Amino acid sequence: MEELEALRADALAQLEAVDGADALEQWRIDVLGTKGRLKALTPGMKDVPKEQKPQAGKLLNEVKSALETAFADRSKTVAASGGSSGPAAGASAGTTGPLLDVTEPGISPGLGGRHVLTRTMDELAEVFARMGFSISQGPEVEDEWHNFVALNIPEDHPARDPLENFYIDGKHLLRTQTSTVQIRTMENASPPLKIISMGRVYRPDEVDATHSDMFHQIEGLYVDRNVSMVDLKTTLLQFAHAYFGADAEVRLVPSFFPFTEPSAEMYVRMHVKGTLQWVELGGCGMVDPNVFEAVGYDPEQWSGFAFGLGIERIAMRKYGIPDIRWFYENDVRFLKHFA
Ligand code: FA5
Repeated sequence: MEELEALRADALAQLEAVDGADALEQWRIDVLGTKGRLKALTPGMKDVPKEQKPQAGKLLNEVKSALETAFADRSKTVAASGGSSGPAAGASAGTTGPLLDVTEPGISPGLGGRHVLTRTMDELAEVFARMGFSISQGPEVEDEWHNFVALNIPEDHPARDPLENFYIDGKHLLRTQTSTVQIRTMENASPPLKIISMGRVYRPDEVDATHSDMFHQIEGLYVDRNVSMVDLKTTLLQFAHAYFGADAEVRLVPSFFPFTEPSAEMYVRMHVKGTLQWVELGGCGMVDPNVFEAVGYDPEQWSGFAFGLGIERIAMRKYGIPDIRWFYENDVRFLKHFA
């Protein structure tokens, strides 16, 4: 019985000093294991005088249970402090179970989202698809024919000044407008046709809150017999209603573009920061007969309208984005807000 008491005191003191899961496991083997110190005292029970046996048996059980409880408690504190060799060490410590709880919710992998410009383009494609427009595409590096000549922009026009464009060589430049796709589409297809085209355009404009030197446009082109300004305004009105809401209004203000006649600027009246405002979104007009001739369409037979709108400007209005530069900075807070 004295030996049992000595084992209890000694083992508990050692347990207190145990450092880490490996040492704890070693303590368990030494003290409670099948060849451990407690087990080693059991054979001695048969030498205990008969009258003391019940007392000795009771003490043996008491010491065993005290050591097991102390071990379980110590395991919890070792687990909480991380142990020394990770979950496996805790798992082998026995009574406390594994440190890795597989039923805990995991860390979900971060999912990407569409950029707000991509989302806007998807929305625009859907609105115009419902009106019967299909999608056409063209290259960002263009020749002078598609960016200027076929669009009725003559050699001496200020828009062709090298300072107004990103020329790559004497004959090629980054396109300044998606109107180039009007030409490419008409060169490759016979009328009637009804297309939109969206993509990047480049201009050496000074960058500020509403201007960028790279931005996106959406181009629309409808060619058929007897197309009129009424078709143009109706289409733009339907777009404005579908995209900005049923109370949006459209106003066409006379303007000039070499490739349309007559030409207009498109304004939409919509809610901006709680007040109704007229907002300019882009240009439009009836396709100039010279453009039809450049692509081999007979202007006596065919007529059409075209429009070109700034996609950033549309998205800024739709989502209340005050600065165009935010689209390109890839600030995670901005990206997450719209994801
Ligand atoms: C044009 O680019 C014509 N191609 C539009 C057109 C197409 C007219 C078909 C007639 C028929 P403009 O240069 O105005 O037009 O540009 C159209 C729109 O692009 C502008 O209203 C504006 O919304 C956007 N935009 C123009 N410059 C910038 C810029 N630096 N940064 C951001 N958006 C711009």
